[in-house]
Amino acid sequence: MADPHVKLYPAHVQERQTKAEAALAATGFDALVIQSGVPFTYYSDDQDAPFKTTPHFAHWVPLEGPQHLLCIRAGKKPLLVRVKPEDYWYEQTPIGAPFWLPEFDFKEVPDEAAAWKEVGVQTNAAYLGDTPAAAQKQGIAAACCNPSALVARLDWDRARKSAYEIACMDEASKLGGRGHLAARGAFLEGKSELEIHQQYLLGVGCLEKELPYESIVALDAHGATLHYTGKRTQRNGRVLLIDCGAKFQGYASDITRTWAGRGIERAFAEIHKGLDLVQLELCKMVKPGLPYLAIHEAAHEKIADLLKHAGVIKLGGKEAVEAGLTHPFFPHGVGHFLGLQVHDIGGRQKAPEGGTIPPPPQYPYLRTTRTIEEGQVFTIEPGVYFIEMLLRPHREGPKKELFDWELIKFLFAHGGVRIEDNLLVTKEGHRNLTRPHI
Ligand SMILES: [Mn+2]
Repeated sequence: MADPHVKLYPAHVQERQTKAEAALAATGFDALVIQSGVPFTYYSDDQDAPFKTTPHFAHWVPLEGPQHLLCIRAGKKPLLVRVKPEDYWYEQTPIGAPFWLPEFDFKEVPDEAAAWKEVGVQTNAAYLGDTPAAAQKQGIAAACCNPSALVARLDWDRARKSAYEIACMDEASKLGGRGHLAARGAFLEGKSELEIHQQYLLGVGCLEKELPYESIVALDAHGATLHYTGKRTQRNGRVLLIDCGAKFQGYASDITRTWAGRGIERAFAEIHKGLDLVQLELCKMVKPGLPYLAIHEAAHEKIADLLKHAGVIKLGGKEAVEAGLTHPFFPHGVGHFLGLQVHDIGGRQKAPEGGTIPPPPQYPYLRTTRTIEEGQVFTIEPGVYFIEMLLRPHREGPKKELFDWELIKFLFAHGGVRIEDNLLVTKEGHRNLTRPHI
Protein backbone atom coordinates (compact mmCIF):
# COMPACT_ATOMS: atom_id res chain seq x y z
CA MET A 1 0.00 0.00 0.00
CA ALA A 2 1.24 3.46 -0.86
CA ASP A 3 2.08 5.85 1.97
CA PRO A 4 -0.98 7.82 3.17
CA HIS A 5 0.40 11.19 2.07
CA VAL A 6 0.66 10.04 -1.56
CA LYS A 7 -3.07 9.53 -1.96
CA LEU A 8 -3.83 12.86 -0.31
CA TYR A 9 -1.45 14.93 -2.43
CA PRO A 10 -3.65 15.71 -5.49
CA ALA A 11 -6.31 17.24 -3.21
CA HIS A 12 -3.60 19.28 -1.48
CA VAL A 13 -2.47 20.80 -4.80
CA GLN A 14 -6.10 21.41 -5.77
CA GLU A 15 -6.62 23.24 -2.50
CA ARG A 16 -3.47 25.34 -3.10
CA GLN A 17 -4.77 26.20 -6.57
CA THR A 18 -8.19 27.28 -5.25
CA LYS A 19 -6.67 29.35 -2.43
CA ALA A 20 -4.07 30.93 -4.74
CA GLU A 21 -6.72 31.87 -7.32
CA ALA A 22 -8.83 33.51 -4.62
CA ALA A 23 -5.81 35.35 -3.18
CA LEU A 24 -4.73 36.55 -6.64
CA ALA A 25 -8.24 37.76 -7.47
CA ALA A 26 -8.54 39.57 -4.12
CA THR A 27 -5.24 41.37 -4.58
CA GLY A 28 -5.55 42.16 -8.28
CA PHE A 29 -3.04 39.76 -9.88
CA ASP A 30 -3.46 37.31 -12.77
CA ALA A 31 -0.44 35.05 -12.22
CA LEU A 32 1.93 34.00 -9.48
CA VAL A 33 5.57 33.00 -9.97
CA ILE A 34 7.23 31.36 -6.95
CA GLN A 35 10.97 30.68 -6.88
CA SER A 36 12.43 27.91 -4.74
CA GLY A 37 15.29 30.20 -3.66
CA VAL A 38 18.95 30.83 -4.36
CA PRO A 39 21.86 29.56 -2.28
CA PHE A 40 23.42 31.91 0.28
CA THR A 41 27.19 32.13 -0.21
CA TYR A 42 29.26 33.21 2.80
CA TYR A 43 31.13 36.48 2.47
CA SER A 44 34.62 36.19 1.01
CA ASP A 45 34.24 32.45 0.66
CA ASP A 46 33.18 29.89 -1.95
CA GLN A 47 31.04 27.91 0.52
CA ASP A 48 27.24 28.09 0.62
CA ALA A 49 25.03 27.92 3.68
CA PRO A 50 22.81 24.80 3.79
CA PHE A 51 20.03 25.49 1.27
CA LYS A 52 16.50 26.12 2.55
CA THR A 53 13.57 26.18 0.12
CA THR A 54 11.24 29.20 0.13
CA PRO A 55 8.28 28.03 2.22
CA HIS A 56 5.74 29.30 -0.33
CA PHE A 57 7.34 26.99 -2.89
CA ALA A 58 7.57 24.06 -0.47
CA HIS A 59 3.87 24.51 0.27
CA TRP A 60 3.18 23.31 -3.30
CA VAL A 61 5.80 20.68 -3.93
CA PRO A 62 8.56 18.87 -2.02
CA LEU A 63 11.10 19.36 -4.84
CA GLU A 64 14.48 20.17 -3.30
CA GLY A 65 17.07 22.57 -4.62
CA PRO A 66 17.53 26.18 -5.75
CA GLN A 67 16.35 28.20 -8.77
CA HIS A 68 13.21 26.21 -9.61
CA LEU A 69 10.15 28.19 -10.69
CA LEU A 70 6.48 27.52 -10.20
CA CYS A 71 3.91 29.45 -12.23
CA ILE A 72 0.26 29.55 -11.17
CA ARG A 73 -2.58 30.98 -13.24
CA ALA A 74 -6.34 30.76 -12.80
CA GLY A 75 -7.85 27.71 -14.46
CA LYS A 76 -4.49 26.28 -15.59
CA LYS A 77 -2.47 23.34 -14.38
CA PRO A 78 0.53 24.72 -12.43
CA LEU A 79 3.78 24.88 -14.39
CA LEU A 80 6.85 23.60 -12.54
CA VAL A 81 10.29 24.28 -14.01
CA ARG A 82 13.16 22.39 -12.44
CA VAL A 83 16.68 23.75 -12.83
CA LYS A 84 19.02 20.79 -13.24
CA PRO A 85 22.47 21.91 -14.36
CA GLU A 86 24.83 19.66 -16.29
CA ASP A 87 27.36 19.23 -13.55
CA TYR A 88 30.00 16.84 -12.31
CA TRP A 89 30.84 18.66 -9.06
CA TYR A 90 27.51 18.08 -7.35
CA GLU A 91 25.10 15.24 -7.69
CA GLN A 92 22.15 16.04 -9.96
CA THR A 93 19.66 13.27 -9.37
CA PRO A 94 17.34 12.28 -12.22
CA ILE A 95 13.75 13.25 -11.56
CA GLY A 96 12.40 9.69 -11.72
CA ALA A 97 8.68 9.36 -11.03
CA PRO A 98 7.91 11.10 -7.71
CA PHE A 99 4.31 10.99 -6.47
CA TRP A 100 3.87 14.74 -6.98
CA LEU A 101 4.90 14.88 -10.63
CA PRO A 102 1.48 14.24 -12.28
CA GLU A 103 0.02 17.37 -10.68
CA PHE A 104 2.23 19.70 -12.75
CA ASP A 105 3.15 20.65 -16.26
CA PHE A 106 6.78 19.77 -15.69
CA LYS A 107 9.86 21.08 -17.50
CA GLU A 108 13.54 20.57 -16.84
CA VAL A 109 16.14 23.16 -17.86
CA PRO A 110 19.88 23.61 -17.25
CA ASP A 111 19.90 27.10 -15.72
CA GLU A 112 17.91 29.93 -14.20
CA ALA A 113 17.68 31.98 -17.40
CA ALA A 114 16.15 29.01 -19.19
CA ALA A 115 13.69 28.56 -16.33
CA TRP A 116 12.45 32.13 -16.68
CA LYS A 117 12.19 31.59 -20.43
CA GLU A 118 9.91 28.59 -19.84
CA VAL A 119 7.68 30.69 -17.60
CA GLY A 120 7.59 33.38 -20.29
CA VAL A 121 6.23 36.89 -19.92
CA GLN A 122 3.23 36.75 -17.59
CA THR A 123 1.06 39.82 -17.62
CA ASN A 124 0.10 41.24 -14.25
CA ALA A 125 2.13 38.65 -12.31
CA ALA A 126 3.27 38.65 -8.71
CA TYR A 127 6.59 37.13 -7.67
CA LEU A 128 7.33 35.35 -4.38
CA GLY A 129 10.91 34.51 -3.48
CA ASP A 130 14.26 35.69 -2.20
CA THR A 131 15.60 37.32 -5.41
CA PRO A 132 13.16 40.02 -6.55
CA ALA A 133 15.96 41.44 -8.72
CA ALA A 134 15.72 38.35 -10.95
CA ALA A 135 11.98 38.82 -11.29
CA GLN A 136 12.37 42.51 -12.10
CA LYS A 137 14.71 41.61 -14.94
CA GLN A 138 11.80 39.64 -16.36
CA GLY A 139 9.57 42.70 -16.25
CA ILE A 140 7.79 42.06 -12.93
CA ALA A 141 7.60 45.46 -11.18
CA ALA A 142 9.26 45.89 -7.77
CA ALA A 143 5.85 46.53 -6.18
CA CYS A 144 4.67 43.12 -7.45
CA CYS A 145 7.54 41.24 -5.78
CA ASN A 146 6.46 39.71 -2.48
CA PRO A 147 3.43 42.06 -2.28
CA SER A 148 2.33 42.12 1.35
CA ALA A 149 -1.43 41.84 0.68
CA LEU A 150 -0.96 38.61 -1.31
CA VAL A 151 1.67 37.19 1.05
CA ALA A 152 -0.63 37.83 4.05
CA ARG A 153 -3.44 35.78 2.48
CA LEU A 154 -1.14 32.89 1.61
CA ASP A 155 0.47 32.98 5.08
CA TRP A 156 -2.97 32.90 6.67
CA ASP A 157 -3.90 29.82 4.64
CA ARG A 158 -0.72 28.03 5.63
CA ALA A 159 -1.94 27.82 9.22
CA ARG A 160 -4.75 25.45 8.22
CA LYS A 161 -3.15 22.16 7.30
CA SER A 162 -4.50 19.96 4.51
CA ALA A 163 -4.98 16.22 5.01
CA TYR A 164 -1.75 15.69 3.03
CA GLU A 165 0.18 18.02 5.33
CA ILE A 166 -1.21 16.29 8.41
CA ALA A 167 -0.12 12.91 7.03
CA CYS A 168 3.39 14.34 6.48
CA MET A 169 3.49 15.77 9.98
CA ASP A 170 2.34 12.45 11.43
CA GLU A 171 5.29 10.84 9.70
CA ALA A 172 7.68 13.58 10.91
CA SER A 173 6.49 12.91 14.47
CA LYS A 174 6.97 9.18 14.02
CA LEU A 175 10.54 9.70 12.81
CA GLY A 176 11.25 12.12 15.66
CA GLY A 177 9.87 9.58 18.14
CA ARG A 178 12.35 6.99 16.86
CA GLY A 179 15.21 9.41 17.34
CA HIS A 180 14.07 10.30 20.85
CA LEU A 181 13.84 6.65 21.86
CA ALA A 182 17.39 6.04 20.64
CA ALA A 183 18.60 9.18 22.42
CA ARG A 184 16.98 8.18 25.70
CA GLY A 185 18.71 4.81 25.53
CA ALA A 186 22.08 6.51 25.00
CA PHE A 187 21.45 8.88 27.94
CA LEU A 188 20.55 6.02 30.28
CA GLU A 189 23.81 4.31 29.27
CA GLY A 190 25.69 7.41 30.43
CA LYS A 191 26.64 8.66 26.96
CA SER A 192 27.77 12.24 26.24
CA GLU A 193 25.75 14.96 24.53
CA LEU A 194 27.67 14.34 21.31
CA GLU A 195 26.99 10.60 21.46
CA ILE A 196 23.31 11.12 22.31
CA HIS A 197 23.01 13.48 19.34
CA GLN A 198 24.62 10.87 17.07
CA GLN A 199 22.25 8.18 18.38
CA TYR A 200 19.34 10.51 17.68
CA LEU A 201 20.42 10.89 14.04
CA LEU A 202 20.81 7.13 13.70
CA GLY A 203 17.36 6.63 15.21
CA VAL A 204 15.76 8.98 12.69
CA GLY A 205 18.02 7.80 9.88
CA CYS A 206 18.95 11.24 8.60
CA LEU A 207 21.86 13.63 8.17
CA GLU A 208 22.34 16.47 10.60
CA LYS A 209 21.59 19.00 7.85
CA GLU A 210 18.24 17.30 7.24
CA LEU A 211 16.98 18.12 10.74
CA PRO A 212 14.33 20.86 10.82
CA TYR A 213 16.44 22.82 13.35
CA GLU A 214 19.73 22.47 15.17
CA SER A 215 19.12 19.94 17.90
CA ILE A 216 19.35 20.81 21.60
CA VAL A 217 20.97 18.00 23.56
CA ALA A 218 21.59 19.33 27.05
CA LEU A 219 22.88 17.42 30.05
CA ASP A 220 22.33 18.84 33.54
CA ALA A 221 22.91 22.61 33.90
CA HIS A 222 23.15 23.04 30.10
CA GLY A 223 19.36 22.67 29.97
CA ALA A 224 19.05 26.16 31.47
CA THR A 225 20.30 27.67 28.20
CA LEU A 226 17.12 27.45 26.16
CA HIS A 227 18.85 26.99 22.79
CA TYR A 228 21.99 25.19 23.98
CA THR A 229 23.72 23.53 21.03
CA GLY A 230 27.15 22.73 22.50
CA LYS A 231 27.12 18.89 22.33
CA ARG A 232 30.04 18.38 24.69
CA THR A 233 31.77 15.09 25.35
CA GLN A 234 31.44 14.71 29.16
CA ARG A 235 29.50 11.59 30.07
CA ASN A 236 27.11 10.44 32.81
CA GLY A 237 24.65 13.29 33.10
CA ARG A 238 21.85 13.13 35.65
CA VAL A 239 19.27 14.99 33.54
CA LEU A 240 18.84 15.11 29.76
CA LEU A 241 16.78 17.86 28.11
CA ILE A 242 16.56 17.00 24.43
CA ASP A 243 14.72 19.15 21.88
CA CYS A 244 15.01 17.50 18.45
CA GLY A 245 12.69 17.18 15.49
CA ALA A 246 12.58 15.40 12.16
CA LYS A 247 11.40 16.28 8.68
CA PHE A 248 9.17 14.51 6.17
CA GLN A 249 8.51 15.97 2.70
CA GLY A 250 9.59 19.33 4.11
CA TYR A 251 7.28 19.21 7.16
CA ALA A 252 8.74 19.37 10.65
CA SER A 253 8.16 17.82 14.00
CA ASP A 254 9.46 19.65 17.07
CA ILE A 255 9.69 17.45 20.14
CA THR A 256 11.21 17.97 23.57
CA ARG A 257 11.62 15.39 26.28
CA THR A 258 13.38 15.54 29.61
CA TRP A 259 14.74 12.36 31.16
CA ALA A 260 16.08 12.04 34.68
CA GLY A 261 18.57 9.45 35.85
CA ARG A 262 19.85 8.63 39.31
CA GLY A 263 20.85 11.08 42.02
CA ILE A 264 18.59 14.03 41.34
CA GLU A 265 17.11 16.37 43.96
CA ARG A 266 13.70 15.30 45.26
CA ALA A 267 12.22 18.71 44.34
CA PHE A 268 13.53 18.36 40.80
CA ALA A 269 12.03 14.87 40.48
CA GLU A 270 8.70 16.33 41.59
CA ILE A 271 8.90 19.17 39.06
CA HIS A 272 9.92 16.75 36.33
CA LYS A 273 6.95 14.47 36.95
CA GLY A 274 4.56 17.35 37.61
CA LEU A 275 5.42 19.24 34.43
CA ASP A 276 4.48 16.22 32.33
CA LEU A 277 1.01 16.31 33.92
CA VAL A 278 0.81 20.08 33.46
CA GLN A 279 1.65 19.63 29.79
CA LEU A 280 -1.13 17.06 29.35
CA GLU A 281 -3.62 19.34 31.12
CA LEU A 282 -2.69 22.18 28.77
CA CYS A 283 -3.14 19.88 25.78
CA LYS A 284 -6.63 19.03 27.04
CA MET A 285 -7.59 22.71 26.86
CA VAL A 286 -6.95 22.85 23.12
CA LYS A 287 -10.13 23.30 21.08
CA PRO A 288 -11.38 25.60 18.32
CA GLY A 289 -12.52 29.04 19.50
CA LEU A 290 -10.12 29.38 22.43
CA PRO A 291 -7.49 32.13 22.19
CA TYR A 292 -4.06 30.50 22.26
CA LEU A 293 -3.06 33.06 24.90
CA ALA A 294 -5.43 31.34 27.37
CA ILE A 295 -3.18 28.26 27.26
CA HIS A 296 -0.10 30.34 27.91
CA GLU A 297 -1.76 32.02 30.90
CA ALA A 298 -2.93 28.67 32.28
CA ALA A 299 0.63 27.34 31.91
CA HIS A 300 1.94 30.10 34.18
CA GLU A 301 -0.67 29.35 36.84
CA LYS A 302 -0.09 25.61 36.75
CA ILE A 303 3.67 26.06 36.87
CA ALA A 304 3.21 28.35 39.88
CA ASP A 305 1.29 25.60 41.69
CA LEU A 306 3.94 23.06 40.75
CA LEU A 307 6.79 25.26 42.02
CA LYS A 308 4.91 25.98 45.23
CA HIS A 309 4.25 22.29 45.80
CA ALA A 310 7.92 21.48 45.24
CA GLY A 311 8.85 24.15 47.79
CA VAL A 312 10.64 26.48 45.36
CA ILE A 313 8.29 29.46 45.83
CA LYS A 314 5.82 30.31 48.54
CA LEU A 315 2.82 31.45 46.47
CA GLY A 316 0.79 29.47 43.90
CA GLY A 317 -1.66 30.05 41.04
CA LYS A 318 -2.71 33.52 39.88
CA GLU A 319 -1.24 35.13 42.99
CA ALA A 320 2.26 33.91 42.09
CA VAL A 321 1.87 34.87 38.43
CA GLU A 322 0.71 38.37 39.32
CA ALA A 323 3.66 38.75 41.68
CA GLY A 324 5.93 37.87 38.72
CA LEU A 325 7.31 34.75 40.41
CA THR A 326 6.84 32.36 37.48
CA HIS A 327 8.59 34.44 34.81
CA PRO A 328 12.19 33.60 35.80
CA PHE A 329 11.34 29.87 35.75
CA PHE A 330 9.26 29.90 32.54
CA PRO A 331 10.63 32.67 30.33
CA HIS A 332 9.37 31.55 26.91
CA GLY A 333 6.05 31.13 25.14
CA VAL A 334 4.07 27.92 25.66
CA GLY A 335 4.20 27.09 21.95
CA HIS A 336 4.15 28.10 18.31
CA PHE A 337 2.68 27.13 14.97
CA LEU A 338 4.45 24.27 13.22
CA GLY A 339 4.58 23.14 9.61
CA LEU A 340 7.09 23.74 6.84
CA GLN A 341 8.85 26.01 9.29
CA VAL A 342 9.65 25.08 12.86
CA HIS A 343 8.18 28.40 13.93
CA ASP A 344 5.55 28.41 11.21
CA ILE A 345 4.29 31.71 9.87
CA GLY A 346 1.05 33.38 10.91
CA GLY A 347 0.93 32.73 14.67
CA ARG A 348 0.33 36.40 15.41
CA GLN A 349 -1.60 37.25 12.25
CA LYS A 350 -4.87 39.14 12.82
CA ALA A 351 -6.79 38.39 9.61
CA PRO A 352 -6.29 37.04 6.07
CA GLU A 353 -5.70 40.64 4.97
CA GLY A 354 -2.81 40.97 7.42
CA GLY A 355 -2.25 42.83 10.67
CA THR A 356 -0.72 41.60 13.90
CA ILE A 357 -2.04 40.63 17.32
CA PRO A 358 0.91 41.51 19.55
CA PRO A 359 1.50 39.41 22.66
CA PRO A 360 0.75 41.04 26.03
CA PRO A 361 3.77 43.11 27.18
CA GLN A 362 4.59 40.70 30.01
CA TYR A 363 4.92 37.81 27.50
CA PRO A 364 7.05 39.25 24.66
CA TYR A 365 8.26 35.81 23.54
CA LEU A 366 4.81 34.33 22.95
CA ARG A 367 4.75 33.52 19.22
CA THR A 368 1.07 32.56 19.01
CA THR A 369 -1.70 35.03 19.79
CA ARG A 370 -4.27 33.84 17.28
CA THR A 371 -7.55 32.09 18.09
CA ILE A 372 -7.34 28.31 17.87
CA GLU A 373 -9.03 26.87 14.75
CA GLU A 374 -9.54 23.42 13.32
CA GLY A 375 -6.64 22.31 11.13
CA GLN A 376 -3.95 24.30 12.92
CA VAL A 377 -0.87 22.45 14.14
CA PHE A 378 1.13 23.90 17.02
CA THR A 379 3.34 22.89 19.87
CA ILE A 380 2.50 22.86 23.57
CA GLU A 381 5.79 23.11 25.44
CA PRO A 382 5.77 24.34 29.02
CA GLY A 383 9.14 24.47 30.77
CA VAL A 384 10.66 25.07 34.18
CA TYR A 385 14.30 26.16 34.31
CA PHE A 386 16.81 27.31 36.88
CA ILE A 387 18.49 30.22 35.11
CA GLU A 388 20.94 32.15 37.24
CA MET A 389 20.67 35.31 35.15
CA LEU A 390 16.87 35.53 35.55
CA LEU A 391 16.79 34.62 39.25
CA ARG A 392 19.61 36.99 40.25
CA PRO A 393 17.46 40.18 40.40
CA HIS A 394 14.94 38.40 42.67
CA ARG A 395 17.56 37.27 45.14
CA GLU A 396 17.91 40.77 46.56
CA GLY A 397 14.57 42.10 45.30
CA PRO A 398 11.52 43.08 47.37
CA LYS A 399 10.01 39.59 46.99
CA LYS A 400 13.12 37.60 47.93
CA GLU A 401 11.31 35.99 50.88
CA LEU A 402 8.94 34.27 48.46
CA PHE A 403 11.71 31.98 47.10
CA ASP A 404 13.59 29.13 48.78
CA TRP A 405 17.12 30.16 47.79
CA GLU A 406 18.75 27.25 49.60
CA LEU A 407 16.78 24.79 47.47
CA ILE A 408 17.26 26.79 44.26
CA LYS A 409 21.03 26.62 44.82
CA PHE A 410 20.83 22.82 44.50
CA LEU A 411 18.48 22.96 41.53
CA PHE A 412 20.82 25.00 39.31
CA ALA A 413 22.87 21.88 38.61
CA HIS A 414 19.79 20.19 37.06
CA GLY A 415 19.23 22.79 34.31
CA GLY A 416 15.54 22.48 33.59
CA VAL A 417 12.58 20.53 32.28
CA ARG A 418 10.70 21.03 29.05
CA ILE A 419 8.04 18.74 27.57
CA GLU A 420 6.89 19.48 24.03
CA ASP A 421 4.30 17.78 21.83
CA ASN A 422 2.84 18.65 18.44
CA LEU A 423 -0.95 19.02 18.38
CA LEU A 424 -3.42 19.04 15.54
CA VAL A 425 -6.63 20.94 16.28
CA THR A 426 -9.70 18.88 15.43
CA LYS A 427 -13.37 19.84 15.27
CA GLU A 428 -13.94 18.96 18.92
CA GLY A 429 -10.51 19.24 20.49
CA HIS A 430 -7.13 17.99 19.43
CA ARG A 431 -5.07 15.02 18.35
CA ASN A 432 -1.59 14.67 19.81
CA LEU A 433 0.78 13.77 16.96
CA THR A 434 3.73 13.08 19.28
CA ARG A 435 2.59 11.00 22.24
CA PRO A 436 1.84 7.84 20.26
CA HIS A 437 5.55 7.68 19.41
CA ILE A 438 7.41 8.83 22.53
MN1 LIG B 1 9.23 24.23 19.85
